[in-house]
Amino acid sequence: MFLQPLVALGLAAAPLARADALGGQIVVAGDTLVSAMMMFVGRSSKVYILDKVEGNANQINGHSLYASVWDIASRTAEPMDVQTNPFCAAGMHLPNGSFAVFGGNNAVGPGGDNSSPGSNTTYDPTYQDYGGTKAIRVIDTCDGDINSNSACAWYDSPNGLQMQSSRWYPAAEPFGNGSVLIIGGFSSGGYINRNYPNGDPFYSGGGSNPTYEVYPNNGVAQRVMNFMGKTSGLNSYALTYLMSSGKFFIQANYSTILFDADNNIETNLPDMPNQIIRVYPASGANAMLPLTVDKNYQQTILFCGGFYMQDGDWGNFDSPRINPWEQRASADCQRMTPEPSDGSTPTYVQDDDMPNPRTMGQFILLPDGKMLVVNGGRNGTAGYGTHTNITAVGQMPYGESYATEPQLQPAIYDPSATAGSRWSQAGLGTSTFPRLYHSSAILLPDGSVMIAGSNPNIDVNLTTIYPTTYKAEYFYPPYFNATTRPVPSGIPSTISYGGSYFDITVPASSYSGSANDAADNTKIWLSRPGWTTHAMNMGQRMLQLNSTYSVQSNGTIVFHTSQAPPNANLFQPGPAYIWVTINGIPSNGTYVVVGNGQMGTQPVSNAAQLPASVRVDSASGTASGGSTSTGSSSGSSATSSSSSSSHTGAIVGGVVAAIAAVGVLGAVFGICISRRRRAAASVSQSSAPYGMADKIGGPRGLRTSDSSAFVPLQQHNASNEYYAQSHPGVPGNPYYAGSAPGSPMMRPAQGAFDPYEGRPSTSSNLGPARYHN
Ligand SMILES: [Cu+2]
Repeated sequence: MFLQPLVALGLAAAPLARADALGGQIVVAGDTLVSAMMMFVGRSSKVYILDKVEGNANQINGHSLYASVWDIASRTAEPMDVQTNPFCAAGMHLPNGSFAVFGGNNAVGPGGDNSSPGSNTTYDPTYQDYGGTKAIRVIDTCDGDINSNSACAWYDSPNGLQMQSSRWYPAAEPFGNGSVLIIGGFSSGGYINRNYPNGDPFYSGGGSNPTYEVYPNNGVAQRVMNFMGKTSGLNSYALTYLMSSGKFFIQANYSTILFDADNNIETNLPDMPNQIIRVYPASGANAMLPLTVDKNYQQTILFCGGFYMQDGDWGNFDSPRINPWEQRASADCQRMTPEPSDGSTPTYVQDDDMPNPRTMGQFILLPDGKMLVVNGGRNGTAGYGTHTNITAVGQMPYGESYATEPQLQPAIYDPSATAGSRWSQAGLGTSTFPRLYHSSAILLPDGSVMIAGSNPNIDVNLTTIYPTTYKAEYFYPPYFNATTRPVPSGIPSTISYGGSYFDITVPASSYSGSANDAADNTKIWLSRPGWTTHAMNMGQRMLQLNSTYSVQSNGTIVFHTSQAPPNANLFQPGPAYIWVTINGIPSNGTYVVVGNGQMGTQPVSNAAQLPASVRVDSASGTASGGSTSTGSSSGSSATSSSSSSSHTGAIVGGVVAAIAAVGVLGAVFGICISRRRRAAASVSQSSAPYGMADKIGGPRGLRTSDSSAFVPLQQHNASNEYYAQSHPGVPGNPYYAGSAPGSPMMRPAQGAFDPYEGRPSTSSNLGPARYHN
């Protein structure tokens, strides 16, 4: 336990644990009115919720409710009206902060189909819903009183804005210009989107959609994707991430590609090891790791859990050929860096197993740089039905659920920890409610996580073993044990790609202990919670903004903070939150819009160089008892024993991370730099170097960023234009924009719906009043 001698260096006594400490707890928050199959945070105070059309006893305008808006502070929901059935849609933010929702299911009535009198796929008279398979719904999110302001209503019209074809369970991911790539999906429903034997892998007799298209419609016809045929049956909600080059990393079935959407060119990457399925309905947790300065914003995708079965056992549209609930899900985790900056061949890398097997777990990127996995079950898969191929109607042991053994306790993954020690469940509570199929979770602007939904049932069922669930909970990550959290000021409302830095001021009351140490152990994060459904948070992404600091003698710390790196593919334009995280304790998130708020190529400029850091040895914080340090342990008893020492722990962690990243040599250099900086107790701006990289061989050797896990971050890492200029046209260079302007998919929208210019003229009078013609 080599931490112990360093822990002893702590300056202040360990505070007593707070009797009311929230860290790790999951508390019941309230009733969402609809079952939260889909959720996203709009601006600062609201969560927007969508459900499938079903026999919800709550009504609006004479029909069953299937949308609501949740007020985060008051923990209450209000009904909202939507016209078309968004059942298993995709969703994505837009550059101006709006959100769009793509596709869904046909109109349905009782029983989830069209068997009631007068019902058809375009309209059901009982539930009064319209078909939503091609629908595009848009909402300009609002704070304040939603229902008294028509500008805050959903745009959703059964014969209004539409995709080119029907998509149920499509994938969505933005380009760097804010347009949204929409991929695949079912054309009509079922367990998986294929027949078996699979004689028509692309179209499955009309049940699956192998094409992709772009929103807003730019006049380019949808195109067939070869990957959809190759992965037939296990490719709905394909796991899709935009890479720095402008290509999309896509994983489905057990195949993996890089996809040039402009030119419809696929580059094969290795198969998923052991053929573990991560897409729906295996539904493994997946996320892009937080993009950090010390990793030069290298993009790595993490997959955890899911389900393995023989290909034939996945069955077909009707049902699986086995009983999924009788088999364990996977605990396996794999990482992939699709575009390695060193030009090496991408490969899957075995990661630490989760503490437990989990299907339908989902990752939430927390503002301390760690990753929560929450929800799901130990056995089975997503999806539901009245039967399987080997279990008859009426014999299903868990109602209509294909999964069981809910995993009520979350787990936290630390991407910067050494292999073998990345997972922890220490100190984490349990959910009151099973969160199986059609559950959801999303990060809130106070750093807590809203958990809601679960409904593995065809229609509303409040009495079955895994019922339709309306109760939401809040999970409080371990940093909620802190008695004080940073209160930054000066965060701008918009963030550009490159350009002038800005200053964020943190008062001495925001932290305790040495100001220099607090400044050294601060990260400034830009994060996007995403749009959640089906154990995914579409669009979720987190990026560290480069920063240096000036400590003032009164303990105030001013962080000189870079804009986003000058490549919109790293963090697409749109809504996000900025967090100042000191010693692992984040501030609240401040809402910002990244980019110029417009669809189209984003303005990019060189990143301004940051001033050198200024230290003041005598300065310290005034928060009581080392309170800003308690949460850095993520509930680990090893380091929570002394809160005041956690900056030391963080330094050790940084050293460990540096060893992991660049090997012992890098760590030794890092220590040398650290000592040198500490020796220079008070560095004047004029004498300080702009970048340590110059001193140690420059970016081609050991990059500054490799040792910056605990060294004040300098602009002379790759967010400097220097790197781009010295690595022109290198796809692995995150400042290389690979998508040529003017290529087909990137053409601007042509007279189609433009969310910033107006509304479609084809909107019927069935939508909210503001869209009536
Ligand atoms: Cu679904």
